[in-house]
Amino acid sequence: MLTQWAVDEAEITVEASRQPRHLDHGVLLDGDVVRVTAPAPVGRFYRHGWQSWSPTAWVDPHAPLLAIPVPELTLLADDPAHTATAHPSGSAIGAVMCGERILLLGALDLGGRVELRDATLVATCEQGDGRWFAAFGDERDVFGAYARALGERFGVRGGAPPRMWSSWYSFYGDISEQGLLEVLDDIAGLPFDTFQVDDGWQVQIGDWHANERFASGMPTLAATIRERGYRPGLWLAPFLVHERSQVFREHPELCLTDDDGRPTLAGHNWGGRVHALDVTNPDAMHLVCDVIADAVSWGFELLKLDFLFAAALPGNRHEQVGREAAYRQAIERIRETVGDDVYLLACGAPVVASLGVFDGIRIGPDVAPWWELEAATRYLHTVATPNTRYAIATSVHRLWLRAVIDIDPDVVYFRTRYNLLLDWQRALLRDLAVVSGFRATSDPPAWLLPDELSELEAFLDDEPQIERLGAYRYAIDGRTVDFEAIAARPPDLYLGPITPRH
Ligand code: 9PG
Repeated sequence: MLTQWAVDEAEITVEASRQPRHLDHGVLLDGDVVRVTAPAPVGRFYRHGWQSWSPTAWVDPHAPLLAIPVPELTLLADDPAHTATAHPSGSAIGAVMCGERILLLGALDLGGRVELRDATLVATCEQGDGRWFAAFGDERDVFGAYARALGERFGVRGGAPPRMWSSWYSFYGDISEQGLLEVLDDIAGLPFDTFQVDDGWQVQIGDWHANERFASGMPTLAATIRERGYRPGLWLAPFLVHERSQVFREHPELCLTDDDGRPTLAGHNWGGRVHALDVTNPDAMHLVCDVIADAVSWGFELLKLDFLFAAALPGNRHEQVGREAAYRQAIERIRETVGDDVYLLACGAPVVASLGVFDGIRIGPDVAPWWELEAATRYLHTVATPNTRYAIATSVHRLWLRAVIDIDPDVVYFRTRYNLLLDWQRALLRDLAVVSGFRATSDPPAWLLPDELSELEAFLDDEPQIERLGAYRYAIDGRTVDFEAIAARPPDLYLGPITPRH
């Protein structure tokens, strides 16, 4: 049915299956297709990426759309089911600028997609009817109202973001218990609350046991971290299996499959192909829960669960449920397994489907000790390749999620050693972390100059006053920080081969 919805003097046309239900700052809409039409010509489109690493920005809706030609790269960048769309579109949320105001349409169900056609936002759900929230007004008000609606629908968690040392952005996969013990010695006295062991401790992706570099075993390492006064944290990619893992070699039938019955490709990483467990298969989910229960029994109290999008990839499933519904069931089981006190940090995760279950979520791609790799973006279309510019640009557009979950913009670099980032680039990253409230680094103190160490200490200690001055502007203890120059030039999504428009 078609209705008019008046906000102040503006008339918004709404098409939904039922009469809109009015809330304080918006309307609830239902239908398998919901349309809202802006009252005046529209400007930029808020394009929301599917998972943590997916580009999210205000984009020019008239710019040609990029098709990402290499499936392995698509997999890390965004929802592979929607790479070549005829109109600008995003996952779960879409918004358009309309003069000074913003029209937002956001999903309150799983599997939502919002597309822009002329001045109309068109929402569809992967599975049948969906519930939607629409709002029109000031940018801060509409995103704030949507966040509240999401919180009511999916639940709110977070509120105690960690101050974390993580092993990834210094040692990468090359970690050992000896090396981590040295870092533990060196960070003594620094006000971290969590010490997180990232990728590199396991035998193989899928075989989640300590490898030979962790000969004393994971319980011993967790106990040492705890004795030093930190919460032990551990990285896992619970839904992935490497082609060379024992679990995959023995149980390939636990994976999502393509129409030829072959295990679906979930990426190329760790020197080979990786596949996704079909979490709707009870045997696969049993394995996942065992791995998670093991990590908790070893003494880890923060789990960084990564590459989570794998559970929601397109493919044939044991149970006929939507992709995000499958993902949601799986993470709910994980939450039941760990209980309420373990901090669950999502990474590479479908964003809306993670709310209410995870305490924190990565909201952008990986940072790197360099600013950007323009050649990789232009010629390889690796829009989720680690680089600090994209990490900042995407994270800045997801700060509004802080009302419902802790938001992780990734680590801050203080070091100048092994680092191509300029001072202002490191400073911007640090300011973003301060605004996000999630404070992490991978810098080993042994790599820091005395001034850099003091800066890290101040970063962890300070509780500055933060005031929001605008969409991209904040005051941190009275000092103005402006992310606009970075955020306004979104990842160059639109430079590649042009997808024909239909
Ligand atoms: C561990 C890392 C860190 C990091 C995560 C995730 O192949 N890739 O393009 C690719 C993208 C992201 C990525 C790794 C590989 O990073 O975000 O913090 O935990 O995994 O492997």
